[in-house]
Amino acid sequence: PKTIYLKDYQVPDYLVKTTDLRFEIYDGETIVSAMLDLYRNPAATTAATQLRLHGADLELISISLDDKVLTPADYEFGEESLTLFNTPETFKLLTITKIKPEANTSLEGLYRSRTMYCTQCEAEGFRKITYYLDRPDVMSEFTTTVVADKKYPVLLSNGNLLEQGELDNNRHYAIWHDPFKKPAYLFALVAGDLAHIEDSFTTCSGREVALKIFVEPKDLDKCDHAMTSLKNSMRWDEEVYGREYDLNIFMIVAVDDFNMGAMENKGLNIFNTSCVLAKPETTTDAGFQRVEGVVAHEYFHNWSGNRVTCRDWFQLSLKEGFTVYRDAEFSADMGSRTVKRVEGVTLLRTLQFAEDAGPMAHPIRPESYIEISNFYTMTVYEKGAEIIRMLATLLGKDNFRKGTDLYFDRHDGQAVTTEDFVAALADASGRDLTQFKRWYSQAGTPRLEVTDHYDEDAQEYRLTFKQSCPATPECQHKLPFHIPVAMGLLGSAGDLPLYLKDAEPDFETSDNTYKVLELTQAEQSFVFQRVQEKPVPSLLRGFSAPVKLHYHYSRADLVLLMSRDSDGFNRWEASQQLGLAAIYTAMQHYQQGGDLSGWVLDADLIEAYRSVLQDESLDQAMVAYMLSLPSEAYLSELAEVVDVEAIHYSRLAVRKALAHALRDEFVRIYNAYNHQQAYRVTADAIASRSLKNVALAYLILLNDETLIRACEQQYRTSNNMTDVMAALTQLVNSESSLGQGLAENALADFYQRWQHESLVVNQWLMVQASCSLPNTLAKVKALLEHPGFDGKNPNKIRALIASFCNSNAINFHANAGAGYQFLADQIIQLNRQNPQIASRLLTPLTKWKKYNSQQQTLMKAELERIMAEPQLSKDVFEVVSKSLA
Ligand code: BAL
Ligand code: ZN
Repeated sequence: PKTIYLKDYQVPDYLVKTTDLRFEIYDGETIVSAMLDLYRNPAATTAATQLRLHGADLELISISLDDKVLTPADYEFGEESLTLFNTPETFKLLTITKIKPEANTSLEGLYRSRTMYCTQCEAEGFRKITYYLDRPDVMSEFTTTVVADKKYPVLLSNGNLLEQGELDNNRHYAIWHDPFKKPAYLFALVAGDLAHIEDSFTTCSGREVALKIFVEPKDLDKCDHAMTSLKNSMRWDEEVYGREYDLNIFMIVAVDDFNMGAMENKGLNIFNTSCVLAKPETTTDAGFQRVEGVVAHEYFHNWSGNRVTCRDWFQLSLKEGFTVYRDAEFSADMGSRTVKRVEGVTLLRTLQFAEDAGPMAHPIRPESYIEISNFYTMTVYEKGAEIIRMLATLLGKDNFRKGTDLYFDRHDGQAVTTEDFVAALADASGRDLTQFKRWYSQAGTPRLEVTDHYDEDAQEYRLTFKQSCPATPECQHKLPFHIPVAMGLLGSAGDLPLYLKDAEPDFETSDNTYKVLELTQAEQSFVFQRVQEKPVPSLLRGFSAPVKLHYHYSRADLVLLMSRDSDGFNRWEASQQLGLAAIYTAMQHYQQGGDLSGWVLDADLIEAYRSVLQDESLDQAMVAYMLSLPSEAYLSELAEVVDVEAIHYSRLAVRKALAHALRDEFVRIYNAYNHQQAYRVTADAIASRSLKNVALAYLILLNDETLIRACEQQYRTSNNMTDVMAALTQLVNSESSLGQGLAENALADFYQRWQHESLVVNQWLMVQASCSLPNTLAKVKALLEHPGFDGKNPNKIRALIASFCNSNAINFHANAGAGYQFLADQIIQLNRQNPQIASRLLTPLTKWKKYNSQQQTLMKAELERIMAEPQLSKDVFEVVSKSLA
């Protein structure tokens, strides 16, 4: 397969003024007529008189240029292309093609999901619908006619509805027109027997917008949360970014078979059911929050992505990083800012940092790719959002808003680059962002070494920062990054005032206990004056940059930060550092052959955690997060060589030690919050459930009959899925025979009760696949044959196979490579059926270099087995070949 390079970018030779599509949907096949009004691009760099259109898996029925039917001498088929010869300056091209949505298992282009037809075109799926210039810098005005049998009463496409009517043979049609020029990747079509809920939104200029959410009729009772989230998003984007919605209608359609979370097609967002449907009985709090976040994300794309789009796919983070940042800030405003930040950073530091340290590491603006679908990554999305967050921090609120206003005004209706985005911010703020742009081109997670010195006589405190960045596949030697380090200094009574030597007067912050230091050099010092006691530095407040910070905190320092820091994020971070140190002590003991049963923790550590539980000033959700130890995934990311067993058993031993020491507090908390109330999805209510369930998770480790029965009672009597799943998870993972027996009954009961709710069955699959007890692989294999599993549905594949391989290290890495073999078998099976999903499943195997030599050999052997498969998709080939390189 061919590698595509950013440096080879060329403007298109032709552009498409208007695109008129007609879809005749029949059982088994769909006929697509495409009338394109083409003209030579005045900016074209070549004088070519031929036009190369993209096309894949299409059957060409006819093709005419300005009413002249073309013959095979006039064109040539290539790999995913059709080249027309002797094309004039301007012309109309009519192609008629046949496609087979029912046979399309890749879920790109037009396909069938359960009872409906739907599309997914980003990034390069439109070429599976018709021959086209399927690249984001070709923007066209689309008119779409959908014709189908009346058994599909709902016919949708982008834009506003122009006309609909009846036809012969029980057929009908709808014509949609989208007045906004858009690239083909934002095209969408839906035909199905769908129900919908309807609402409206009045925009800031007083325009009325109809809002509709379409679902299968059985799901009509699960749309309200998405609708509320949509209206909140529309208001927020007006208030925070000055962005008003632009069509008369905004539609969301829920689809059960979907590779991604959702898709921002203009005026017609298509969603994975898992990101739109929610009701308390079937959906956990995390599920509710995900719906809110994804609805907002897709809506925000209407400006950051659709009105201003990407010139080419190397610029993907232009729209994704920015939009993730926007949705994260929205969620922070809707709930708790600190909680949202803790969740975001947790995701970044486990999954993105791991990606940045592995064979698929790439800058947020990659230089090359084989298959662009492989670059919808944690790096492009989550690290991309961190880059935008840093820009917002460096510019300050007002200048950042001026910058985004300028960006939207300057580039409305255009396909642009990340350079254009940064230029708008620089121009609006007057800041020089030249060095900052290295974040776009250099991969890897920078490391910050911080040392300090306190001069008591001079009352001066010096902080010295050294930055470095490990080599990544695209670059061995990195130049220093421009890194904002938000910070404060803590004295024994809390935050100290900051007097930075030689500093410019700081107009941005009136608070003189908080500063943003700007690192631009490999080594840099800052001196604070009038410091009356040796302070404890609170560094990287709010996680102001995506870096790995190293400073030698003592346990006493961390206890002080955990209890006194004015920055909520750093209070949590201190709790994580304490937890890490406790786990490392246990790991050392385990690795030296020691026994971890009856493991105890130092008294001062226990007291530190006890004081968190008793701290009334803390948000309960933060208490829950501060009591949750760093995950196995994070411990693995931090390790040089991952010792799977040592991590698992040491973390478990520390959790058990905490459970024993704080039993009374956990019981008090559990009882205090374990009362049946009407379910609410407010931040407070979510926080209470979260804390109660963290207490339960500790208590169940005590193997106490009364507590296990209390857990089972929670499973049986809760009125919401959050509490039901929390209890079921604890039972399934309980080491006691009582717990196991109750778990078996509960699992059977759960399936019996929820078998008709596909998304709930996914949770049932996930809880079993994630069980850390032995023999889980055998259970997962058995579940592949269960009627609740469907090997064609991405959500089911993620729930069962990906959960086992990504969230169950102790089992995935056990049994002499049986888990690796299982995963490779699944990938080989999916390679042709759904290359995108196959490729995504590969992630755990790509990390083979981080394991011991025996595991390395076994993992590598599976990668080589996949590599030897005939007809490897580009998606899988790219990830496997880069992993083996
Ligand atoms: N654009 C693909 C799905 C999303 O990021 O919104
Ligand atoms: Zn997005």
